Amino acid sequence: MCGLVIEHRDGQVVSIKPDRDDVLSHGHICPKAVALKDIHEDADRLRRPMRRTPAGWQEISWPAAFDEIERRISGVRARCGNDAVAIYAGNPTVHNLGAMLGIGDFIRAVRTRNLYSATSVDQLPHMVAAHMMFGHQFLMPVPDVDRAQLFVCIGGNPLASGGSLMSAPGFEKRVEALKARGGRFIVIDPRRTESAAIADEYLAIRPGTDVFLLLALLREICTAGLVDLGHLVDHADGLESLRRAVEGFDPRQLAARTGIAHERIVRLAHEIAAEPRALVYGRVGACTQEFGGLVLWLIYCLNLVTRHLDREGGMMFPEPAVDLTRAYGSKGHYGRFHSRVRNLPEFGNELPVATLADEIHTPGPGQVRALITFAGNPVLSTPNGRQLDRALADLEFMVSVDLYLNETTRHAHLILPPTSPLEHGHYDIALSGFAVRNVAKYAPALFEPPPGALHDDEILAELTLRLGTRPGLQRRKARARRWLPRWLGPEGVLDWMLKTGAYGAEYRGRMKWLSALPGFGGIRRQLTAPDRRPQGLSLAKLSAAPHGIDLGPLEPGLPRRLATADKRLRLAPEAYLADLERAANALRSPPPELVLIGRRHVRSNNSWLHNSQRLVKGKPRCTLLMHPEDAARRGIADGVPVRVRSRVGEVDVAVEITADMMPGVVCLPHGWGHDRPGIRLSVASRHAGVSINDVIDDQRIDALTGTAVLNGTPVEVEAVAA
Ligand SMILES: Nc1nc2c(c(=O)[nH]1)N[C@H]1C(S)=C(S)[C@@H](COP(=O)(O)OP(=O)(O)OC[C@H]3O[C@@H](n4cnc5c(=O)[nH]c(N)nc54)[C@H](O)[C@@H]3O)O[C@H]1N2
Ligand SMILES: Nc1nc2c(c(=O)[nH]1)N[C@H]1C(S)=C(S)[C@@H](COP(=O)(O)OP(=O)(O)OC[C@H]3O[C@@H](n4cnc5c(=O)[nH]c(N)nc54)[C@H](O)[C@@H]3O)O[C@H]1N2
Ligand SMILES: [Mo]
Repeated sequence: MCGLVIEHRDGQVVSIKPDRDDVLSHGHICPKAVALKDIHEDADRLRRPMRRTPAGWQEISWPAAFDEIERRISGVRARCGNDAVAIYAGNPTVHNLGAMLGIGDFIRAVRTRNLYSATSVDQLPHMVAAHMMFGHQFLMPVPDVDRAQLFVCIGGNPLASGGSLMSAPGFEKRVEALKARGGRFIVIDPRRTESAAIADEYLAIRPGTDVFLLLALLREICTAGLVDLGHLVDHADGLESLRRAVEGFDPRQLAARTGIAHERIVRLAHEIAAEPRALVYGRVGACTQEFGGLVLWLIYCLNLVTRHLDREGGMMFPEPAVDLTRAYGSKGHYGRFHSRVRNLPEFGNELPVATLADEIHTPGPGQVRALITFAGNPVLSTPNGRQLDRALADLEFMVSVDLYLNETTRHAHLILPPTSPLEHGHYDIALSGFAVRNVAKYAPALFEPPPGALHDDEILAELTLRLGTRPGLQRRKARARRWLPRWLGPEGVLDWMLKTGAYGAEYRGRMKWLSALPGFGGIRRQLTAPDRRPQGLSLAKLSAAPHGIDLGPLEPGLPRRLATADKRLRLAPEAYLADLERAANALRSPPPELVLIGRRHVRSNNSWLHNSQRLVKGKPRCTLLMHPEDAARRGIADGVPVRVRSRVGEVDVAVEITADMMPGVVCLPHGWGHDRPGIRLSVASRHAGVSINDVIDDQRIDALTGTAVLNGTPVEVEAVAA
């Protein structure tokens, strides 16, 4: 989302610098952007399809690769059925224009119940709450940071991450501006993070206890008579149920569990209620915990009952040029079917990735025998990665669409590499929809791809065609949907979406006839949405504005934007009320003595940027952070190797003693562990580190949403001989 100025000569990148005139990032970039040069030039990056043979990896032609995939997948389906073929789609899928536009048809064509993605190790609780409360899985509010006077950040570290479900490049400057206008920034986290360091106040919270903090805050707001729904008062249902549910808890017992003083929680409730421009934001640390589902629901409720939802300076709904809540598929659904082995609920047709290994290694009808991974590295990024690592080795057939031969793709029989990020155009459909200002920008491909190379969308289109299973009419519809994008390309589809979106008014009238055609549901929804601010937006117009087009500040949009059938907002969906019982039970059981949480670093991105020298240089970052008291009690000195052990595994890693950690909590980054044989990541292998997910327990999931519990894992730590 940051604007870049890339200088290049003769097909080579000379420099990558921030674009001062970018409408959103205003001259900010993070180190990941500079690393684009390294990815583009990386000799380890795959450029031709690869086939694994007993004699090692061999290059293979694209037609031969697709033929083999079609033959092997058909074989598995013929013997074991469609559900024996699983899909895992990783995080970069949503940040790649072609992949984003092509993945849906591919998934529909493969038609399997075994669909997995990074969603269930990330933002699933946000999506479930958005679906249940506002009626659409993508209708999620984001902080109006530039106008807020009180920003409460729970389980996010935007200074390292750049902000998440809050595209806010240069977050630090935005916080400085907030403070300069007399506002306050409060961080609630078990670690005094980079974001906590610039906060007005830091509150240390015991991992996994945010649900109790939020219940205590809501309880105080209810009992002190501070409830105010503002302009949504006549549009929300369930306030009384919510009130009854939170009033049943004992506030002192709740507070005691969090590690935050009862008096401080009470005061915070009053501060939030009293400030007209306040917001409470929760992110990945709030999601990937035992009660992640409840936490995100309660965060949205807290904003709503203090009239901070859909209001200037609060949590607001962006209105992007390409609107995920209109242009894309389903509004979401929950629990329509359950996973075979562990009976976990689907959400939006996806199953929790924490159970992928179970589905591979548990025999019986419906057992997964083949896997297609797309832009994902689940061996390093999902819980009990070692177990998945072993399971992947047992598959009959596996294909990966990926830039690298890494910890996951080494198990593939075929790897299909797409073009580099500088060889295709960019428009971040997903993250534009979560930006703190309505903006649109497009960057065309910088370089011609090498002859014969395929883009992600071309690979997906070919796989969709080869693996499609739909009969008759379904097939014809699928084919129309498939050929149109193929003919238009991602840029052509984007152009349509812009022209038919909220800012493409000029075109809308003329194109309305299209909405009558079958298979154009997304376009139909865009066209029938009310015109907002006519701008005549198109790809041509965007291309002529390389710094992006500013579409204005976020604006209140409820109840108009609500996607529930009755246009009402639901404060107390039954599923959440029922899950509170689980939280009440947890309140009665004793907390573990030592628990593990994760962390991100500004010079890293999940598991896949460690092959860039400029990002891994300096002192090793894959260390276990531990509080001095915890270290002293175990006789552990700074810098020594320690063993971290959990129910599922152990890793050996150097310890870094720091008072930034809360006592009783240790911390490891994720995405490391590049010491496995058979990978082709020469730089990363020299900075291997260990994978936190080798000790994270796949059996610990948020039972409500199926989100993996990546934070708060009970562990033991002891010194080991060097
Ligand atoms: N313990 C712990 N685990 C975590 C997290 C945590 O906080 N703690 N965070 C979780 C989160 S939020 C996420 S999103 C997941 C990420 O989980 P994943 O998406 O599974 O993992 P990534 O490391 O992002 O791997 C991305 C893969 O895509 C490839 N790739 C990159 N760009 C492209 C492209 O344009 N096209 C194609 N075809 N491939 C590409 C890379 O080479 C890499 O193999 O990890 C999760 N795992
Ligand atoms: N540089 C960099 N940027 C990234 C990424 C990256 O890997 N590196 N990943 C990208 C992706 S895919 C995502 S999803 C976003 C994530 O963006 P953020 O959500 O900002 O990610 P984190 O830095 O992991 O912040 C999570 C915070 O939650 C805290 N935490 C852990 N457990 C708990 C708990 O129980 N309660 C509370 N209150 N806090 C807890 C952690 O200490 C940590 O500070 O970042 C994106 N940006
Ligand atoms: Mo993520």
